[in-house]
Amino acid sequence: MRIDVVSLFPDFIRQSAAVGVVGRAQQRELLQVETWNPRDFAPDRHRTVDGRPFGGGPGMVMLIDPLRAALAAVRQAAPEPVHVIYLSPQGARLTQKRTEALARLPRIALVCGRYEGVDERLLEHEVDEELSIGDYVLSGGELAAAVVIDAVGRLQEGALNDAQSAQQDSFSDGLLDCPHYTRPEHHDAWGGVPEVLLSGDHAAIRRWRRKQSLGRTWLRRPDLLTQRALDDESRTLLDEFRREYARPNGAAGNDRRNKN
Ligand code: 9WO
Repeated sequence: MRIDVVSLFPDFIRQSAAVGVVGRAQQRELLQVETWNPRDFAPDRHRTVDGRPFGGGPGMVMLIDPLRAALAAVRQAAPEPVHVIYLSPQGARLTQKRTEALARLPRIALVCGRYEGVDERLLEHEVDEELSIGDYVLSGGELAAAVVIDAVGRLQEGALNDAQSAQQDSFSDGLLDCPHYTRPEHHDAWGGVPEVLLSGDHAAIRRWRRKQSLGRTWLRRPDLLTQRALDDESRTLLDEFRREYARPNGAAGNDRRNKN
């Protein structure tokens, strides 16, 4: 997959996509990230990319033509059609489901606004989709673009190692992750880890993790549970979790109660 990013801060985009799983995906040529600076497409001596807003008011708005020329170069740079995305708080919320669909496209382009945003006519004529990563205002679209690149890049076939891919399965069914523990088995200040994880009973461990995932989702993000039907095993496990949560007793169910 190829991702082209139009941004006044191309170094930030390149550096954020150079690390970790996504950096490795680029090295393995599973993902190609290219940047385009609208300033390089400004025709004037001062390389102007912004103008004062019609109607007055504070701040500046990104000019149509440098962005339009940058997007023309993006479209010409490879033969596949490009799905063009503008990152802004006015967009539809990015979800894992949307991320999975984007990850299947051969090409996307991410347009990063600065200042007060871009001329609306650019959005009407060049942008296919407006996406938000959450209900807060940033100082530009670059951090949001980095989020999209990370979320989409790690889904490219071969980007994750086996452990990460297996983990992905239990994640992409719409539940929150279960708690994780590592050594020491008994911490001097904070005590031990749930007994079942030391039992070697893999079926019991799998059930415990699934139950924790369901329970935490019920406690912290009940909206995620009402969106999906649970199978028989899941409903049983969640019922168990609820009972133990309502009447905590001993080691079962109430460990780490304040955190869960
Ligand atoms: C500023 C602003 C102030 C008050 C009420 C609403 C507002 N919206 C904006 C705004 O969109 N500012 C911009 C800064 C213009 C375009 C790029 N910027 C941006 C993108 N800020 N935050 C994002 C963003 C993108 C994706 N997901 C979350 C936030």
